[in-house]
Amino acid sequence: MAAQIKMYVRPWCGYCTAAERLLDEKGVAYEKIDVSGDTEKRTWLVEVTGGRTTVPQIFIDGRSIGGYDELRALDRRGELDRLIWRDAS
Ligand SMILES: N[C@@H](CCC(=O)N[C@@H](CS)C(=O)NCC(=O)O)C(=O)O
Repeated sequence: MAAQIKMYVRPWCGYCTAAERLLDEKGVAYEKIDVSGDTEKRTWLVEVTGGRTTVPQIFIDGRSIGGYDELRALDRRGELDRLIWRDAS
């Protein structure tokens, strides 16, 4: 069963597109939430990510993992598949 993935994005964001591409390559579903113009949600996002102000901000099963660089680093360390496919060994 796949993890629940939420990605907070804004339009015209290259890092967001890169993160989407990586997740699309994995074949996993994710929810994309556009936070442009939503000051309240952006303030909340900065709080729950420990001060991160950039997009994308990605959450896997409710845990903040950071942006595209962190997503890619997880993948390169071989940890992303285990996180997104919970029952993968
Ligand atoms: N290291 C970050 C960089 C993300 C980044 O720089 N995103 C840009 C948009 S593509 C951003 O949010 N810039 C700051 C801003 O627009 O307020 C990542 O990999 O996600």
